[in-house]
Amino acid sequence: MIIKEVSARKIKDSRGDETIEVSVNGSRASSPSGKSRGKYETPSYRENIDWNIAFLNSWNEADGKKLGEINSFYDLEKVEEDIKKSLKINDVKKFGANAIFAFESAILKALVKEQRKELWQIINPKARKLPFPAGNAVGGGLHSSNKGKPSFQEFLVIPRTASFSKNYDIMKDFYKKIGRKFKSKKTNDEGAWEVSADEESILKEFDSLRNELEKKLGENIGIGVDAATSTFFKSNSYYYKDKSLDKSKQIKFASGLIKKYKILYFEDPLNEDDFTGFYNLKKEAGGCLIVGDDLTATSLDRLKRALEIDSVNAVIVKPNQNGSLLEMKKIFEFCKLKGIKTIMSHRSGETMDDALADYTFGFQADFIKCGIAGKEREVKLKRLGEIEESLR
Ligand code: 2PG
Ligand code: MG
Repeated sequence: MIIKEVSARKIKDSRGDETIEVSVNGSRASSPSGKSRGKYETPSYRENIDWNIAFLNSWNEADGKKLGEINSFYDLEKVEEDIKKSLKINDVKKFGANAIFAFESAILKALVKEQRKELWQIINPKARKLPFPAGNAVGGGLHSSNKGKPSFQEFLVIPRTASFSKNYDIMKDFYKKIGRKFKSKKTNDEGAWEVSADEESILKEFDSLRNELEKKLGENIGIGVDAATSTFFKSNSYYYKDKSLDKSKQIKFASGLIKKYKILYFEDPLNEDDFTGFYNLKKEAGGCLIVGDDLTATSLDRLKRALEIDSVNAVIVKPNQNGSLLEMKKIFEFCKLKGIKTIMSHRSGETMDDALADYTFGFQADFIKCGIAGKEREVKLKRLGEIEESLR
């Protein structure tokens, strides 16, 4: 395939903020955008969104011919080299993560059309294992706006039956029931229920609903949290509504919750600079997944640093936190080699693009975190259901 036509424009994400959409030979892809952004994330754009749009719109057929044929995933290397050369940069991420991700994703979608394949097949035609969905049912932190909200950002339900579609159904059922328990009428920017309750009372309800459903269904259902602690960490303390905790008390608080409520998954329990805090908690946390998000920021270098001192046993991968699909592939391979679980993740500001589902499956991520409710989340979950169906 020769890249003949490239165009880029601004679209609105689910929060109404601007993000980038790129089309390549008529196939479109877009990037989401985050709110609880880690300080180590790759910047979204080179100077600003307009700069990247102007750059991509100046691409012409001659540029495409100069690149030559793009026939496989690995040919993205040609595109990255070309961008680096034309901007005189040593790392393609300096182009901006949102811009490079949408561009690469649109190239792969154009290839899918030409080769009459599925997007995931371009990444890995041998993929077979569906991820477990980790769905945000109750929200707090930066994503919620109500007064009595918890400081933790997400309370997750993680059904673990052998079928993705069944897991999705359980997740929806759990979501409906937990909303009723809290008599919540309002959802936040990720479609999670807004509640006025603290961390412990929410986890108590999650634990009891999980036990009830596990008994009824005879299936295993995990619960998890994304504490997103960097958003409430200031001058060496974690500030909750009713208390402030120093580092060692925060570790004690988190490990106490893990034990008491049998938590399977704990994301960003310490702030984004605290590699040793993660390590200390992980030692006390039994088999719980201690997940890096803002800590690792979808950067291979930061992930390697985390593993040098055994800080995490699971890691979030957000395509637009890095941008380069080639580096993302390396992250997945590295994690597999080291026995680290991977969670492909949406952003709080999402678009209707469902490619995240194909990347999750193609890279064989262990989990996908992309919400439960709201059309931008549902398209991705439904797409994974379709992929599962197509394998039967
Ligand atoms: C997170 C994400 C997605 P945001 O912290 O895991 O839920 O939030 O996209 O706002 O960074
Ligand atoms: Mg997070």
